[in-house]
Amino acid sequence: MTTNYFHDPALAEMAGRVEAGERLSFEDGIRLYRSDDLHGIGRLADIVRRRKHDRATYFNVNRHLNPTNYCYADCKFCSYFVKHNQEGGYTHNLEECLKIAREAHEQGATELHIVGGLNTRLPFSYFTDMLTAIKREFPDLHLKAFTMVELDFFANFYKMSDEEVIEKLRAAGMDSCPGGGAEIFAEETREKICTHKTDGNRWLEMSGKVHRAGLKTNATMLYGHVETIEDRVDHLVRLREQQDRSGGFQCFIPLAFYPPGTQLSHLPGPSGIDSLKTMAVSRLMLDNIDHIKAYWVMLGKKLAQTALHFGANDLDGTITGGGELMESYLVENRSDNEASKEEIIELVREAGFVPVERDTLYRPLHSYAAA
Ligand code: V47
Repeated sequence: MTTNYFHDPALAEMAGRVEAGERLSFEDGIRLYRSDDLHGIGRLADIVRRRKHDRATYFNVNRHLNPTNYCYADCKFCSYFVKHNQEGGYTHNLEECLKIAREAHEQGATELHIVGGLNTRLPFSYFTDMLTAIKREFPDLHLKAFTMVELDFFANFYKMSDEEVIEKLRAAGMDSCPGGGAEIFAEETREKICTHKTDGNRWLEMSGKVHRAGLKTNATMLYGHVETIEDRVDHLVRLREQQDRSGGFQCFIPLAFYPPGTQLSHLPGPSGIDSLKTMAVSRLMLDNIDHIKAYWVMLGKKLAQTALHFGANDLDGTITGGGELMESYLVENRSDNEASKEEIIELVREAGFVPVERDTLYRPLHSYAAA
């Protein structure tokens, strides 16, 4: 490739290594972030994106189920949780959970994404009964359920080994796990935003155990709050190392911090440029995670569409009536709050890519023609 594409000589130097498929270092990640050559960064990420997926862009049809918003963790970035002595708390009973699953099924969803608060007033059987009942009625609905933080909480609170927790949930119907709760691994920063939460090493350890049990998981990074660029690149390197060890991450999702209603509401959140850079740096650093998701719910549709040119190859799902957790961080522009399948297909086509409807495990279900 001609180096003339790059204004920044650091990127021109990196281009050869990216084309040769060489692994980038921590310092490379910092250099990418510090560069103001946005086109150059995007171009590098696009080389890798096209090598892995060509023009395919994935989405699925899914629905969220957030069983309870009671949570003791008190994370500063979260506007969803309430404590047991506060108003506004809820816990869905089994019938309500089944109703949401039924609606999802009727709307053509192939996946139910289940996450909730760390509720100290529920028995473990609440969760296994919920999974069992949903699976009994909808055996084909993929249950992407519980973050590593929830699994860690279950093991501690119900006094079981990690393996026992994973096995019991799997037997009840858990098919894979979502990527939440990773936030930012760097210890000092994590301490500032989520003191009471599972620490980064434990999050990674639990992922390894789920992978070894044969289940896939996703991974996330919450950015745009009080973290540094070094914290972000450290997060990506630690995920890459865990993937080398256990290999079960199928998708990475950078989550743009949305401040309203949180204890960090005085912060501005990340800019659009920062989000595009983060997408590209994630694609370039995570050479062993196949899929990078531009989560349109948090980025907004327009930025998510642009992110497809910055390394992303997945837009997540259509949201047909969101769960309560997701609604707490939906971007302000209300027209961005829903997307039909047709709209997602059009967003992908307009950006110059080929829409592919997938299941949770990235098996193609239906491919649509390019524009
Ligand atoms: O862990 C919480 C984040 C995560 C805010 O695996 C916030 O496919 C921004 O992990 N602003 C949960 N982010 C959501 C999540 C997820 C979403 C979509 C797909 C998948 C997947 C996973 O949301 C939390 C936290 O990092 N979060 N509050 C906020 N105010």
